[in-house]
Amino acid sequence: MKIYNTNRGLLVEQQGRFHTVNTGFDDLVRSNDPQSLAEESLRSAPVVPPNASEFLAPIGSQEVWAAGVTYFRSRSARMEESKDTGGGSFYDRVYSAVRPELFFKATARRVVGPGANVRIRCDARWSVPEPELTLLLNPDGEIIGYTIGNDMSSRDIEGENPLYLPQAKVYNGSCALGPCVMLSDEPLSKTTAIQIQILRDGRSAFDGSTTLAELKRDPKELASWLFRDNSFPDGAYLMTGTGVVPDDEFTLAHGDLIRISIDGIGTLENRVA
Ligand code: DO4
Ligand code: MG
Repeated sequence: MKIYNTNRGLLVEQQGRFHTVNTGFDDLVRSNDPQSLAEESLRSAPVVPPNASEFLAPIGSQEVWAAGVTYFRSRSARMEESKDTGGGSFYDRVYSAVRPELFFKATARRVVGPGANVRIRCDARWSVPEPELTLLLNPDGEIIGYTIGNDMSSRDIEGENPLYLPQAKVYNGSCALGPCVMLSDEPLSKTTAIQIQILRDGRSAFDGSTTLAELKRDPKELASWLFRDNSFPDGAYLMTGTGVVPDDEFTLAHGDLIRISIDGIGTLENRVA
């Protein structure tokens, strides 16, 4: 079951029909049984399907956190970008360490939804999108759904010094989420594909894909690390890391269109402002 946040409130979609969910996003996340809550809404008459301009990011008061270096590709790309500044071994070590890398990514205010613009930092020269399966966690740290996330990153800033990570990762328009939350407490299949396409002037500038088989860490385990001695009364989002990093010659440009698709969830599309 898919939940969309729109300027008409929450809508649940089933078989192409949309129904109003009579609760706010925070209440849904805090609910003991979000799936039953959404299912009840299916009993009401369908409403006019939302048009593209009505969709909002599926977020209320949740903080967005992110896991890093959870795919071999991310480890290698980051070791390369920081090799001249001595940061490389950090990435190698965290890839195989018991404790994962977790970092704060965004407040709701910095998150954009489907169709809205993501941003490149004004002082960055080398920027990429990071297509990531993103977990929606309830206040007990349990996975209640999945969405698509784009962890926009300034590679030159992070590469200069790993201590610059918060600046490389957290800025206005640095995170996109959507288009919906697929409510489910079941693990996703390892064959689930994550695909990204970047279009520049209508032509492909980069295409890449991975699957959850390449994700080194178990999503439930990542969630349990996030909730270790840390409470989230409104739940939280946790991005699970990128398995796709373009070659080093590639940097995003203003006007690029970023399309990220994950099997079973949909496609998140954002233009670079
Ligand atoms: O280690 C820095 C960030 C890693 C990250 O964002 C990722 O692997 O997706
Ligand atoms: Mg990332």
